[in-house]
Amino acid sequence: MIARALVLALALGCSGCTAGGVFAPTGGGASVTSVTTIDVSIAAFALESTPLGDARGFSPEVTNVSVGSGVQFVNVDNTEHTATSIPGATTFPATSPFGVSALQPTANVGISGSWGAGALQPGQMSQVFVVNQPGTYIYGCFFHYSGGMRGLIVAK
Ligand SMILES: [Cu+2]
Repeated sequence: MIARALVLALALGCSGCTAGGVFAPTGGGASVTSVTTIDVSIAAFALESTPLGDARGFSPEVTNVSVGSGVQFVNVDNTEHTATSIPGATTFPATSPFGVSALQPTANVGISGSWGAGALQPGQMSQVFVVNQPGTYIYGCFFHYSGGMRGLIVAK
């Protein structure tokens, strides 16, 4: 029955669908096949090594996803954070690359471009970002970049 509902949802595009179906981001973004959630907390997620160096504050630090799927951040901390792209970066910049525009969520949700969740309050979920091209995408937190709060999304 659940499988049948899912097939129906797929056929209809399932606008407004929640967990288990096809996800249509609010605001008219492209539908995605599935959504991977990245938890955000500088308190909970300690420094880990990644292929580009140490990073903290996101779980997972390295998120492997498929083109056509989506990524969504959820703040599970008790303080605000952002998840903001560093477009074109191939390594973690030594100092914070972010300006105050990082505090506003972007209209662009394609992960190969310039994107950001804005300032996510405790308990808040971001918009769904669409994994539109293969690649390795670097992002970080406006507030805590210098403390190592950064991560990678690897899309294939
Ligand atoms: Cu932060």
